[in-house]
Amino acid sequence: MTQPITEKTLQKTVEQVVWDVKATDVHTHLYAPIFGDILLWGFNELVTYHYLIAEAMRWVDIPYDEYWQKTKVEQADLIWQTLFLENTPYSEACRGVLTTLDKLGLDVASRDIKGYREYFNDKQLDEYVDEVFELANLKTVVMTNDPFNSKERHVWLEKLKAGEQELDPRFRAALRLDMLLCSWEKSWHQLKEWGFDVTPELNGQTVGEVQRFLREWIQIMNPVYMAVSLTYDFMLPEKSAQSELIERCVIPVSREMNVPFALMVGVKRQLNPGLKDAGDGVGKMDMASLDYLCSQYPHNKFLVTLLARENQHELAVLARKFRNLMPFGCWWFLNNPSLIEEITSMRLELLGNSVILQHSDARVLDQLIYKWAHSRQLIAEILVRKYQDVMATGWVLTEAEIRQDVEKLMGGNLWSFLERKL
Ligand code: RAT
Ligand code: ZN
Repeated sequence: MTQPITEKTLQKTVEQVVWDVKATDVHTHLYAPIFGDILLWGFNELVTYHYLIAEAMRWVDIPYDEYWQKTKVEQADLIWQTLFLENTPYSEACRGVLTTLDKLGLDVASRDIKGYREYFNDKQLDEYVDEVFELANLKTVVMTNDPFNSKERHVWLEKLKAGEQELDPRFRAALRLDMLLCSWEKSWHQLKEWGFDVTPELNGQTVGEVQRFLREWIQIMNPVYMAVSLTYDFMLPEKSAQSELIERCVIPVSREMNVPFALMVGVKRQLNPGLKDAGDGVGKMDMASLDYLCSQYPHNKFLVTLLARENQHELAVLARKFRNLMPFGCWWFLNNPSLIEEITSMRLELLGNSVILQHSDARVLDQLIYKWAHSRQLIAEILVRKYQDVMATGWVLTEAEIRQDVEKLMGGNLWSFLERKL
């Protein structure tokens, strides 16, 4: 039995545990080194993150195309000049670059962009991956894997499936289904080319073939879950290829193979196409679709993150009703301190420990360092307040109990969710 926590030791203990527990990052856009140059890393990638492009473009007066025609180094120079030198870089995405450089041991005060670049030039990727995992204190990172992406496909089929090489076990796959579910008018052609006997109409034969496609890729990738990002106006059930593909193909295979279905809902796609990846917006969704999924398919597992702040309370309430629903993370435009604070506190109050508090959404390897540092700082602060509240009643806590909570909240709940029998 460890020592009971006192008012005096609480803060230090919680901070220690939160920084000490190795997290599972349930959603990123990172890749294991075997995937080659689609794994982004280094100074220029950090500074040209699409979150920063959106911020910089508010200041610069050049046409968007002119920005895209610049080299990566020129783009990074422009963003650095605009957001870090002509303004104080306190937006969350800017601050993230500084936290990353600082934690890597670089002198942020020097503003020595040449030196930062040189520092990354000297890195060996394999060793650097170890260093980043160490600094971010991560156990596992879940990637986003698109079977329709030819670069990725090649690695899955020619290197991994063929058994030529193995996947670094710290990286796990997520079978991303955006192309299949959101662009059926194109994806069915592609399936046909790959030898699946499909037609644009979702008849019995085609449904069976799409299921076969999913099963095959589940075999190849061994994904933790299947996932899709859906627009704010997503409706289910409805008469659309997307809705039918979800209900007739994804849901049955997800149940049969115990691979949860992750829904990320709330994007307003390409509100400003000139900004490319930075051009998506946010909209409120109608929660009736999620009510329907959770109640209609009680033996299916759903991981859900929503983009609109306005949907967060309903999501937490829905999770109280349905144990087949696991909310995760503060996604994209919500991954800012003020909103993480609000959403995380509300989730702990409504759901206790039965939620996955954060994911990074990192697109650049190095971002793991800041995203997890910033999240841990907030999670520790929020938990201290929650523990203070229970301790005020006379309840006695131990460090082991705090650790048990934090393990679950920082991704442990993903693994136990997979094991549950519903
Ligand atoms: O957060 C992001 O970087 C977005 O551009 C999206 O990638 C989003 O997270 C997604 O997974 O669709
Ligand atoms: Zn993402």
